[in-house]
Amino acid sequence: MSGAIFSDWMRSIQSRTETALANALPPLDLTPDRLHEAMRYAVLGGGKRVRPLLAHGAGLVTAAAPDTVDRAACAVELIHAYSLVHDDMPCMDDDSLRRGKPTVHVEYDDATALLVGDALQSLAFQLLAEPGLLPDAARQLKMVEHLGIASGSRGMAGGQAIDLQSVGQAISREALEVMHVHKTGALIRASVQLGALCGPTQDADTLARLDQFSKRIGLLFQVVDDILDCEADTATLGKTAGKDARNDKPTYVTLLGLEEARRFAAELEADALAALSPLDARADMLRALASYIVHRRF
Ligand code: GRG
Repeated sequence: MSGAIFSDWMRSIQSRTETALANALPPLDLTPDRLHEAMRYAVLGGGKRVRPLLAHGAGLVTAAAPDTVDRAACAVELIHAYSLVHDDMPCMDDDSLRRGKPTVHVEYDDATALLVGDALQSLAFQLLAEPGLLPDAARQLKMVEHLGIASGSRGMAGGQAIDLQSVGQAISREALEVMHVHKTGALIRASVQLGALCGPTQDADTLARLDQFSKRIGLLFQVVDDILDCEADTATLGKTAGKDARNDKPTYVTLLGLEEARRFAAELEADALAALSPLDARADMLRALASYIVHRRF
């Protein structure tokens, strides 16, 4: 498949996700209007929309209707946006910029940022719970279950707790992997699971292959994130390659070094593609997404 076909598809998914999110979020003139404005500020007009892209890519494999996948895509993106809002707060990473603009607690205030995250999380589950979203109610309920596990203490929130505990501490490669499998991997896995659940093709082998793919992609996303952060530090601050200055947090680059981290990323990409190898051309967007995740520049 040509790069142009993938780029067009990616743009079309990003665009339809923006529209779906804008429609799903409460309107600005609805009370409490300041909270609703802050929710829209947090979600709209930024981000790569990697999780919605994964949901739609998986939906292609299971022959899902794109309008249905939009719902799954919005749900995972809302959870992601909530996690960024809370992660940026002074009690967590204390960041003042996100997606090129002031973070929610800076633009509004801490209490509003807390409520924005809470409300985005609730909205995500509300979207999945709409009666009749899928013809099979049991399959629809599975989407809710997967997202609950992925975002809670057995997933993203648990990963954030492990991350906070590990700041300033020596950490093994295995422990780093456990942290990332929870913190970022679980929601990436859920993005693929939810997108796949939207379609009628539900054979066990296809679902298992998608799951294997998503687990490798989740880790790959984080390894590449660490490499990009290291390269940005080196370019802008003249830091030594292989160092990562983010809050003294352990990363794949600090643990493995830059070259080994790059080699690990290549290995994860190969594993992800191998999981999809028996699947037909309907998996091509997922294949191209793996490459996009490796070669992205931000
Ligand atoms: C606060 C419960 C709670 C969880 C926070 C996922 C997470 C846990 C925090 C995100 C912090 C962070 C910067 C993690 C590194 C990898 C990552 C998830 C980066 C941001 O995701 P992208 O690159 O962002 O998909 P965009 O802006 O493109 O959506």
